[in-house]
Amino acid sequence: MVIHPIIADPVSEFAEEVCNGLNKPGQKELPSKYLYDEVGSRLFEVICALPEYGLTRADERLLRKHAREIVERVRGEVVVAELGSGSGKKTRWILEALSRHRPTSYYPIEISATALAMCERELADIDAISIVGCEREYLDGLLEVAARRLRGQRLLVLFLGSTIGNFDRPADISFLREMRLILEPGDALLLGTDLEKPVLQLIDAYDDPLGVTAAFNLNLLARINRELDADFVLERYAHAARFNADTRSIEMHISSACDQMVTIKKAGLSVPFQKGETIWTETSHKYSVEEVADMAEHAGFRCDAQWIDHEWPFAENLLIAE
Ligand code: AVI
Repeated sequence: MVIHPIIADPVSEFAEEVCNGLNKPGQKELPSKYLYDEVGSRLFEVICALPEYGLTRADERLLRKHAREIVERVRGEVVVAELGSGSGKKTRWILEALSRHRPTSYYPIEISATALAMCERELADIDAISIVGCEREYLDGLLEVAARRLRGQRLLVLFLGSTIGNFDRPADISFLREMRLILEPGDALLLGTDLEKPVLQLIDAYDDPLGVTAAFNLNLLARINRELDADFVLERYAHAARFNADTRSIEMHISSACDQMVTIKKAGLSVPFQKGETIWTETSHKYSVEEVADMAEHAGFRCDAQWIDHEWPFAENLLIAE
């Protein structure tokens, strides 16, 4: 019988996942969610402003341009839930368009209390919107919002910024399916997806000349040093961004510059690294427009409309639960 320990605190959960990832036979891995501690979240905000990384600006352009049309497609009284609201900046366009016609409740769902507070401050001036922050994991938070809605209210879920692309394939479809199970027919999901583009453009976006993405990636090792009492010497590692043509994804790796040994005290672990060996830290899938519609259908949604940015290929997809 396999006995799984009950994980009581976030440090031991982090230690356990680091231990599993670095002990993996073959390719070493670390979960990308750990890139976002306070330093990582701030670095990510800077990435979003880099000229080479057009994703966030494309997402925002589409929402600014089409917010009205998007909300008009979702009829009746609407409750908005956003998975991973971040600062809430992009959401403003949708909430302003909605609040022109009807009072609306907005539930940002975030595991970071700091991000929730930022988002509440950013959007507090929009009249006719009541904001209730929900400090939970995505699906737990969504379950809670769904349970609170009143009869006849529709849910509009926002999952922006192509965060869906950071799930492994086919975990993205499973996630959409789980989300669909929480929703009722007629509820809507606005899903942002980054689209395929030339490989060199992608490499520049994920390995920018200023080195912000490199710092974002290497901060994961620094975080392990800080929180798990490890002795990674950061100068002996390098950031690498690779395009995987089979999966049509950009992968971020951390590559070891020499043969070396690392000790992570709070994980009770010593790990050898060979020169050139990498830790895989993130996948960012690039979709085709048809693929998104297909994926939606497999998860129990109908693709109602898609808006595409041609400056930086990106799609906003309005999916309706069937
Ligand atoms: C959050 N996510 C959609 C970003 C992406 O593009 O996959 C994370 C990121 N990683 C490096 N740069 C940006």
